[in-house]
Amino acid sequence: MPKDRPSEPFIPGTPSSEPPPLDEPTDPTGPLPPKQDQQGPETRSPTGAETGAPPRTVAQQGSFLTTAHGARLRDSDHSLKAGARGPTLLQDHHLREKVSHFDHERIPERVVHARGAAAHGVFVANGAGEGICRAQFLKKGVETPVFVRFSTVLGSRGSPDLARDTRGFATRFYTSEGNYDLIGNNIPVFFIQDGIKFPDVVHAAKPHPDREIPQAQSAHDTFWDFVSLHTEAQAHTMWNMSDRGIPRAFRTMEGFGIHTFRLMNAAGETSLVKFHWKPRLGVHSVTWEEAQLTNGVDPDFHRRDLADTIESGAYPAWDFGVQVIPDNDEQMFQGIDLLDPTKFIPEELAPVQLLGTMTLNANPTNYFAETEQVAYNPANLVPGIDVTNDPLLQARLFSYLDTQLTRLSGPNWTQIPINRAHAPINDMLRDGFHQDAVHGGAAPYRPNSLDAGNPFQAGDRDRAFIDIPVDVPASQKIREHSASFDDHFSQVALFYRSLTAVEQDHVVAAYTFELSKCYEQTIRERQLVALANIDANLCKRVAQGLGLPAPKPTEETTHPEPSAALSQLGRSWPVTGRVVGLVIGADSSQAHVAAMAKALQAADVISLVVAPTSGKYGELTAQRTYANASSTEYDALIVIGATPPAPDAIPALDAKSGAGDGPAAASDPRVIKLLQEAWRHAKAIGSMDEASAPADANIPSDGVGIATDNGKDLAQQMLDLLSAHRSWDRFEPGPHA
Ligand code: HDE
Repeated sequence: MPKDRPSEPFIPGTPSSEPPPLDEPTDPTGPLPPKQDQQGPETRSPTGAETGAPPRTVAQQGSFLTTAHGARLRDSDHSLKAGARGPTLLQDHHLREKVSHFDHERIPERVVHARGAAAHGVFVANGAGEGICRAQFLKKGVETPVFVRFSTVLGSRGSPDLARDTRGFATRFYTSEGNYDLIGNNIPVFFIQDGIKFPDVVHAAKPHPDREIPQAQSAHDTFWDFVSLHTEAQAHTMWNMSDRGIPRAFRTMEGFGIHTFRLMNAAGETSLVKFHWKPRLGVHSVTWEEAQLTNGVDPDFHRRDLADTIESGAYPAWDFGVQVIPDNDEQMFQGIDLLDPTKFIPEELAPVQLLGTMTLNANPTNYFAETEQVAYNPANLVPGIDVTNDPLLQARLFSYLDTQLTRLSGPNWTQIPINRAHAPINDMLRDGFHQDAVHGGAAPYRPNSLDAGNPFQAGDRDRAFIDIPVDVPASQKIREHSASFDDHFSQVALFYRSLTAVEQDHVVAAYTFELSKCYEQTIRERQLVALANIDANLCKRVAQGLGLPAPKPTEETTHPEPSAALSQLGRSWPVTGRVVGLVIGADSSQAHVAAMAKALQAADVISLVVAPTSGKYGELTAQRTYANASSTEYDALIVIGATPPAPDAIPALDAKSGAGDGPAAASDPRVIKLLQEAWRHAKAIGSMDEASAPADANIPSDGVGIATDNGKDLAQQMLDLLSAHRSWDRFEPGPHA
């Protein structure tokens, strides 16, 4: 938890660096400092020089309101008029500047990955990469600033965080050799094998063009029409239908570079690699019902979690790793085509070797300046890292640079503060909209003698970027793909069979839900054929759910060994930054509540007191009320003492959502609803001081994942349950035979 925060227990979400006074302030004091969890981009010049200026110098200056040109303003609440009742004068330069600037506040959102949240951090290399890659940032002990943006793919900028979707995981390393961008996803395979299909898959997945619905989701006809016809998309679709499509948090997601990249070490030797990010907290997802509820009650759930945990000092961390494959002319590994981005390499065949750790330790100071304007580019490579001929990656090398020209209005987006490199820039690119650099010299061309030949081309010893030489076999100019890209189903079956029974149940439910949302039955039938090619039981169960016959497979699928590493379950992980609701009644023991909050905080768990109303309960402050609390906010609940109906409870209304049964109920119906949802979502539930709410909610006291204070340390029991993520054993798995 942050060191200089006195508040016990610490509750994240503070809106400002100082608490506001009740009355409107009257004394000019100058801008407040950023909140202590915030950081801006390093203050570099547009050409990468250190300025030494504190980051605050790029934010607003002075205590007085000014025009954009620095003239102090006397009044910004009234336009300049001919008399108090108008008309408004065209002469009012302040009105025109203020409104005109406002008129142009928006820029085009990203065509994909529009919805995102980001954080600053640091990557520290452990040196294990030195043998395979000459990049400086992989040398032992080197600390490199990073800026990471997580995103959904389909939704527009204001869409909810918990759509079933792929998540972007884009990392910029500000290395001493220039920016290195690793722009990956939380899923190791992609929809398409060739970048020329990207507009097709995105047009199919985006809302229908006539009504522009549905927003941020794949449960509609055009998506399933495309993926059922273009079956190379089945691999990625299966991952989306799994729990990976609805992560608990960005900090509980794996990240993957997807494509194979080529590395070169100091001796000039090359290897082929797949990049991985391994979350320290393990991979963890929400349930589908939780996702749907969350999208209503807190559409900002993921971005709030990222900001809150950083503010709390529970910094999210990932280990960075590579699967290393010896470079080979075929660019194949154990029958897997390394240039096919719809395939992954099971970790059992090539273990992930860890090269360092990334910790996200500061929130951006300004969303627009940083998170919105950051412009990643897979072509941002550093010496020692190069691309391969993966046709998807090749197209990306064009697209990202191209898209910024429109999104960020012109070619100088590399000079926006968050995009500035931390390495000297001497690029001979000149002029254009928003040119921030004041270039000197007379000769922006080479060769020249007027600028003494500057800038010079760098040689190997000057750490020049290397286009790693690779043989290109004699070939024909042709629009085709390699036959080794043809198998669209075997690895999908491998993924499905690697999941535990409960995870498979979720996949069945997800396909059934999504396809049931399609209007056209033919599309459902066509997708069932694809499922028949993947797994007969999966196909049968989804067909049953749709009320359709299960078709026969049309293709022979091979059966690779399942990979245990693909399942999310069965291990235990740190509980850092998880959230527990302490549900109390007006007469609950304050000492017990405070002691529980303290014990949880000692384990870096955030606890929120859920009380009948807002306000103080002795020394305790209620952070949530029965009326505004939603079960989706908590990883676990602990009920402390009696929680009788609060004065604002309306049992008859709450009963409609499955809560208590009338005015005589011993527990508030909203508490019952919280508990029943937590039960259904396989969350840990604790009770102490003879709390009757769990029993009132029909939750068995000896149920799986239920803890009481009967002679045992309840806090420790709860922490143990949280470390397993969820209590799935609570439920019988579906029919898997
Ligand atoms: Fe992207 N992608 N992409 N993509 N992508 C963009 O770039 C594109 C692909 C990914 O937080 C856009 O700056 C094409 C694979 C992430 O700012 C755009 C193709 C993977 C982000 C674009 C792909 C990704 C983007 C939109 C097929 C995972 C968000 C705005 C050839 C390895 C980055 C922008 C951020 C963003 C194009 C395929 C991940 C339009 C043409 C594969 C995480 O340029």
